Amino acid sequence: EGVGVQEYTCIKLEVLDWSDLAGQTLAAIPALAEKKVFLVAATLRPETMYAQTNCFAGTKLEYGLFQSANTDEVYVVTERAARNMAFQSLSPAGGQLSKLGSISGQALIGTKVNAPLSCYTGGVYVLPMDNVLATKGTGIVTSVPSDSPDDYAALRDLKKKSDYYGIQPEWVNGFEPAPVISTSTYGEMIAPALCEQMKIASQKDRDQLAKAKETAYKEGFYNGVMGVGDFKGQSVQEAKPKVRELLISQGDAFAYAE
Ligand code: A2H
Repeated sequence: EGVGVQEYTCIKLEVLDWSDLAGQTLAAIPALAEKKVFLVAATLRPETMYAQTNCFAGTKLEYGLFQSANTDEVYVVTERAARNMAFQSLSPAGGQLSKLGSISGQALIGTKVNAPLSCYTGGVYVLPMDNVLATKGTGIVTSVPSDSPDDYAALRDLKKKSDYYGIQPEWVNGFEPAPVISTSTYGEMIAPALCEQMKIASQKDRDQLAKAKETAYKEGFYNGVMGVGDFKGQSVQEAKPKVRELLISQGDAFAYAE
């Protein structure tokens, strides 16, 4: 952990269809029925949201359903994140929040959510990832396999071994990495290119993935150009704050720091 503050963008992924298990768990909370519920993912790369293919939760993590103080919306995040949000006036949960219930990460798997700006406009699925930390962000990670080596490696594992991971093939089939940013060295699929070049076999290859993540992040930030979306043709450095503002102004995101 560094001493600096990370300025995240929290992306609001509206629940379209609960998984069977989540549906059963949440039937006991009648207050949820009329409310919009969002899985909230913390990202440092808002400019990549055009290429979201899925969302990740940690199967061993516990999540709370928190009613926002300032809106009628409900957010699914870890207890720790909810507490942090309550201290941040910019967050919709700022000031106070009430906990309506809780749900395990395992139960969230297979839930269909809307990913704002994503080219997959019909919704994307919540999938398991080994390496979701309880101590960072909201415990929900939105997945951009074109630009994040961690996301690419995890999604590829799920596609190869859907039985082993207990997921249905239709939750991953057809959700391919989509181009969003290009760099002169790595083209428009930097994460798959690095995973190939560095012979990263799976999401368990932690050391190599850490190196790939560092390279992808720097390359994208300093040399990346937007290939799609509202700021197509602009550099990533230029577009990053603009996409963030766009998402926030549309009500699809909010600022969060920790
Ligand atoms: B990033 P930092 Cl395209 N556990 O978003 C594990 N990883 C988490 C997490 C958690 N609890 N919460 C957030 N993250 C991920 C996009 C992205 C991200 C791209 C490329 C790189 C990248 C799409 N996933 O992160 O330790 C989130 O994934 C690499 C730095 O605070 C978040 O941004 O620096 C990033 O890690 C925050 O990591």
